[in-house]
Amino acid sequence: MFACRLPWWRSIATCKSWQSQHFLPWDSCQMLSVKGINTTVGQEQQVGMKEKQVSEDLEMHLARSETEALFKEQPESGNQYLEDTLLRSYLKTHLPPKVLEEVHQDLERFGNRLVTKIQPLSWECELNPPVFRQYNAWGQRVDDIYTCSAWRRMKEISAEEGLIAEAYERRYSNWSRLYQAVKLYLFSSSSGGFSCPLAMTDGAAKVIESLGIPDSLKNAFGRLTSRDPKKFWTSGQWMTERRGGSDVANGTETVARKQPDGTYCLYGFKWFTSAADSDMTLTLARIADAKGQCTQGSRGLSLFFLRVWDEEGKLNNIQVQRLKDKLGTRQMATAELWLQGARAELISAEGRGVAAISNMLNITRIHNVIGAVAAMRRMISLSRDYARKRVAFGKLLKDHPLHMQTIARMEVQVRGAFLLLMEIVRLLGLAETNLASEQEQLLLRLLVPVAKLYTGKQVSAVAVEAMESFGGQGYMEDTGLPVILRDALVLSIWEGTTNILSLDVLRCLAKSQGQVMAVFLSTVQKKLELASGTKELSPAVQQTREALGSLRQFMEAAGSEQALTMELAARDFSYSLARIYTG
Ligand code: UCC
Repeated sequence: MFACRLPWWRSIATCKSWQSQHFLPWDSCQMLSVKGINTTVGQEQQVGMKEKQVSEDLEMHLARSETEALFKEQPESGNQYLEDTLLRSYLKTHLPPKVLEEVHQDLERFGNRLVTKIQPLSWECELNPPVFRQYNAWGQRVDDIYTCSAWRRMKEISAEEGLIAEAYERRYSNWSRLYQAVKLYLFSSSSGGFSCPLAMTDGAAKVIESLGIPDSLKNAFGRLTSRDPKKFWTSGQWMTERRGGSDVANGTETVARKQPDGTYCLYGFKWFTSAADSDMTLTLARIADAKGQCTQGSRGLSLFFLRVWDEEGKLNNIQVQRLKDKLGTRQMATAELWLQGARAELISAEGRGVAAISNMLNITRIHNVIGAVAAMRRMISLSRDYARKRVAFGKLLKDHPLHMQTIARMEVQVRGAFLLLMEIVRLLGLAETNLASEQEQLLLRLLVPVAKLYTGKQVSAVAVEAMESFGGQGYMEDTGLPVILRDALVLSIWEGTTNILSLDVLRCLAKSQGQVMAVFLSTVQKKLELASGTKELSPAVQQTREALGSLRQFMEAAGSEQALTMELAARDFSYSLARIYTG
């Protein structure tokens, strides 16, 4: 009897599993394990061999089935647009019906394309990071950066989907920016890191547009905002030099020498250039006077446009020193570059480089928020799916209250962050179509650094928590989950660290002489009044009121304090703004 050869629980488990794999009727399986088999002596040997064979088969299936049972629990993401109920309800509540109808169709189609075609490319990008070859076989300097075909395909897809174009065509007026942000949000976690060059591309388009699209930049603007993959360009944003990336005013050593034709040649070392395979870039440099002297500090910085390659594909007097060895965003080539007379065009007023590039920074910071919210959403939706499939302690994870409480807390985080993001892109859309009031413009200026610094931190905490919800599996490279975490960790660092952005919050408070805060407080007050009519919201309303009261008290006290007190409080103050607005 087979039942004697295997412990009963194993034999039953084996039969069930074997049955499901091989469509063996349950009865016959039971027969083998439960009923005895009457044999003659001659038959016994034969039966013994058969027994051994079947036993081995069963053992083998047992071993396999244990692995397969785990594979069956693989978390999956479906159409990320259709599954995102908050996103869909936000769009339904805010978009005009005609816009909603068109946008809904496109997003549903895009959601399908993401899951079927784009996600696999994303994984390919992760597995095939860029490779740098400095010299060819004959000792000639070539400085080639090889990117994989999936990465290049991402560029084509970005153009086809209008991931930049949508915001500048403005076919849905003030809603175009929000619609673009939603597409980027859906794309982000499946983009294989391509959302980084897109952020800088968007930022460059924004700078050029804000300069009134001068004739010399028409071609570049047309390419950055093109839907034609053959024409589409991406842009870099070269700001960081050897002395560091935060204190740009004192860290920039690059010198620009004027040429007889009115262009400039740039000389310097750009220490951290993301997406070094981009077609063009915006960068800062100090213009040297006739004696070769430069103005130091922020007032000495001007903004330049340059093409990375010429028409023949030769680098524009640029040498690639090496690629960076990063913790995450490994799909993307980040390089150290020597500018050795790179031809460039001055595009800002002399000495107004930082102010001019801040248009770019504000856009890339919004992209950073998009990336953070998207990463949180992806981790949580996978975690939720897993909870519906994974059994532990005799029941599905979703039936364990503590597990669900943990997921619910993460869900609250991502929902708040998502709504903050939507608020920012809604305001940006109004500003870009001249529909924003002065108050709305001030609020936008304040909320961008607040949202960037807050979500940049939130995402690491949420991603780690979500990873834990998969147990040890979450820590395994080939689940793809560690990639999301690694890539998310940069979001609090690049585009302004948490402290730098907290100081930016103080900067806009000081520059507006407190007006940004007045707008913030009155906007929150209005929202609270609206919400207080809904009974279910009363605990949230109460908590937000209390937080607002504390903030007011703090501000009154700070009014009489020294600037140092404000600097020390900047971070907590900015966090409070984020929490209150999200509340
Ligand atoms: O490049 C990088 C990586 C690229 C990857 C991007 C992908 C991200 C997408 C993710 C998708 C998943 S990382 C490098 C990034 N670097 C930074 O973010 C710089 C960080 N440092 C700062 O932000 C500093 O605060 C600086 C550089 C802005 C400080 O410069 P200054 O010159 O010391 O500051 P000032 O003197 O206060 O500002 C000069 C002018 C002022 O205007 P005026 O002169 O009219 O009073 C400021 O008000 O610039 C104005 N300004 C701004 N205006 C400064 N910041 C802003 C702003 N954010 N918005 C508007």
